[in-house]
Amino acid sequence: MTETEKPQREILLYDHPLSGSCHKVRMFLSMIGLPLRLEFLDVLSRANDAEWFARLNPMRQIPVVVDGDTVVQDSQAILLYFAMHDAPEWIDPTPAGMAAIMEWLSYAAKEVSNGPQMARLYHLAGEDIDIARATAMGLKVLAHLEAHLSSHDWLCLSRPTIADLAVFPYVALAREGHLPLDDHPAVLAWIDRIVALPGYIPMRGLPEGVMA
Ligand SMILES: N[C@@H](CCC(=O)N[C@@H](CS)C(=O)NCC(=O)O)C(=O)O
Repeated sequence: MTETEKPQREILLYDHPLSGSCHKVRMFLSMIGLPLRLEFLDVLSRANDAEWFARLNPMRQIPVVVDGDTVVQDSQAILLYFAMHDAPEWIDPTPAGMAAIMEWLSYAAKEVSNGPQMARLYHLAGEDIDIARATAMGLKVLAHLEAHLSSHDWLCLSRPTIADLAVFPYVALAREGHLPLDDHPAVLAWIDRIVALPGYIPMRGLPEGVMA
């Protein structure tokens, strides 16, 4: 089979336009130049409760990606999958470098999710969330990032990695969770650096980006 006869790779993302978790995937695939077909799944109307979707992801959450025979769920896992498969410059070949990236992927899955993500979900969708707890964690995340980014351009390894993309959306959307993002200049400067990366794409609530 020649190059031109090869079937076109089709990557499918079960997606919601307001989901910051899905945005990590939309943004990364745009940055590494991979085409993505979006399949809208209305999680706000609980379309994710459907049995067909539970067979794809027993956690019944988006994002889920289908790449040929491979199904990957969870935004952090998806970033890692495409970095290993297509764009290793976004991860690191050394154990210490990968550990540094993983520290931030875990931070995205716990602190950022319990803080800015949950605060935004409360104010956006009125979900049953302990808003005092989410706000406290959100403030802690912003303070921690502000301290770290005051002396670092990127979260780790002195260059953009999937760590930055995993943490970015819900931090940059913090205003929608009524968190004081504008009081954190080092975080705002890091957001600007991500927005300036080639292939950056916005979503509702995020900066439009730099025109080419
Ligand atoms: N671990 C997941 C969490 C993703 C997540 O919170 N997904 C939300 C949309 S942003 C969802 O599917 N919510 C529906 C539900 O949990 O029932 C990830 O980072 O991918």
